[in-house]
Amino acid sequence: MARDAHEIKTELVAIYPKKLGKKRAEQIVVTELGPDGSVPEIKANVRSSPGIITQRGCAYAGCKGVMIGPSRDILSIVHGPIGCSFYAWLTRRNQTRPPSDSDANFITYCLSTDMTEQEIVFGGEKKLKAAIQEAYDVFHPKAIAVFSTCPVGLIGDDVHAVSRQMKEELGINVFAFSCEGYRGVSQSAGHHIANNQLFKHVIGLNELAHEDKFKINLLGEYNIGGDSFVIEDLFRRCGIKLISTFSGNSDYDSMANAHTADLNLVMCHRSINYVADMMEKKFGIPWLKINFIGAGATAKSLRKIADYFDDAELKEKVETVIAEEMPKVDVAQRDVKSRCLGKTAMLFVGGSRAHHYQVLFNEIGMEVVAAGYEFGHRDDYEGRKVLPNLKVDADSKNIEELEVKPDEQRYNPRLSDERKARFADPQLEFQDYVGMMPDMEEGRLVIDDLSHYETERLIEIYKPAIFCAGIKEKFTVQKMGIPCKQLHSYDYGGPYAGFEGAVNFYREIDRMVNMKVWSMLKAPWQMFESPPEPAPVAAD
Ligand code: CFM
Repeated sequence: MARDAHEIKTELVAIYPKKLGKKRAEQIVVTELGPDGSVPEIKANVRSSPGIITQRGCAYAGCKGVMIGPSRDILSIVHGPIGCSFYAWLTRRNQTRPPSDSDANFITYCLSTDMTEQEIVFGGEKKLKAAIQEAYDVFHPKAIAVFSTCPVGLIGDDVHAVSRQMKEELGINVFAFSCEGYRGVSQSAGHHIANNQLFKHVIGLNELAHEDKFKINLLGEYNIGGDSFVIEDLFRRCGIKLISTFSGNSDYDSMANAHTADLNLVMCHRSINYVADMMEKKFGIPWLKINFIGAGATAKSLRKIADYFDDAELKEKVETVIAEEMPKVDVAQRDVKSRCLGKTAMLFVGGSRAHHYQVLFNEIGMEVVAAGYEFGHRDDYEGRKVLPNLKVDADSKNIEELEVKPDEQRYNPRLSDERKARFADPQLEFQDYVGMMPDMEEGRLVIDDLSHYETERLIEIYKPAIFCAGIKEKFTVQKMGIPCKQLHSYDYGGPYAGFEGAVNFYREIDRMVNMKVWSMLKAPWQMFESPPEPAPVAAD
């Protein structure tokens, strides 16, 4: 590796004005494991500094686009100016597969109240009401979700009152989200707002009972590039009943039925840990952190589920599936590793993938030299053990913390004390997430809310074989001669989850890091010894 990470950190922050440099120094840390297993503290989930060019999104993006958007039959109406809808329309590759052609699928639609100056001055509630009525008349959905954009909060439209009224009038579920873009420091605020409303207005409304023995929910998996399809297939082959997914390839009825499951699996901790905790408190459903990104991680996660249910038949089925899948994975891994071993990668994504995807790189012998989240919290970096010490700042105070009590009729602790004791196995890690840093090698850079300047300097210093980020960074990085893999949308690829997805990912990374085209790239000014004469400009 090029240089000592501490030295690089010093260089990165030196260019900033003093106050900003001090702040960035707390948001950039070098990984090291203390004798007690502790990792360094990082500053996270704080406001981005003006001018650094953050890659973050807004609360509305996190609520509407991330959490509710992938659910195919909740009809989403955006209350706001048309741009908020248009620029959030089909920008995330969450796929869905309705059971038949006659089942509802609203994902491709873009519904907005098209707020204009008229509503900003005189209020938009009437227009919202009319929009809900019109949408109902056209689509007859089971549920309508209303999303607030920034001006709604500023002018004070009561989206919740309008939704309550329309719920009564139409006789379907109508609920709203106060997810104005400015509600928090990033899209993470929108996740929390969406979690709260799903918990209040959806979960627990469908009492359909299932006879199946192993009933689970998959929380925090959004079916980007078809990931959920792969995971669903694994569950089916293992005989595990998936009640609902929040929210990849999901529908309203299954989400309303989620409280009938016996275990919650948490894939993306950042976006959905709130629902997991609240369901445990209200219904007694324990949650386990799992990860289906990476073949090793997938096998481990399936075994965790089998351990939880502690059933010989399930354990056998899980082992059969792993044994069927691993030979193909091993062949691909060996082949790709022979060309990728020792190459380096950098991962700067969202609030969970910068951790999960490290597994895939390690499986083909690549080293992650720097990683970070755009909007992760300290627990996503350092583990949930830091939660009791986190101070709630003014920005987070904005978001309601629901007070949740056990449901009088439906609380059913799935684990007896005797069974709990048997789960002393730390591998099961109930209600826990260890975070990104303990899984990284020492001396690596971990950077929260990476700035544009830092992106360019890191590439110049490390010259990684690949940089993983999103569309906002992609072409800047590639113009520097480094391939950029989008880990939000997967570019046009995927699925990358499960065993099948791992093989797809190995092959994709092999293709990208070993493609000769990158070494042939030159900027226009590098192609000539002296720049060519500018073409004469024709006179009018
Ligand atoms: Fe969770 Fe996500 Fe992510 Fe996320 Fe996202 Fe995403 Fe992401 Mo883009 S829910 S935190 S808000 S895993 S859209 S599917 S890829 S930033 S790392």
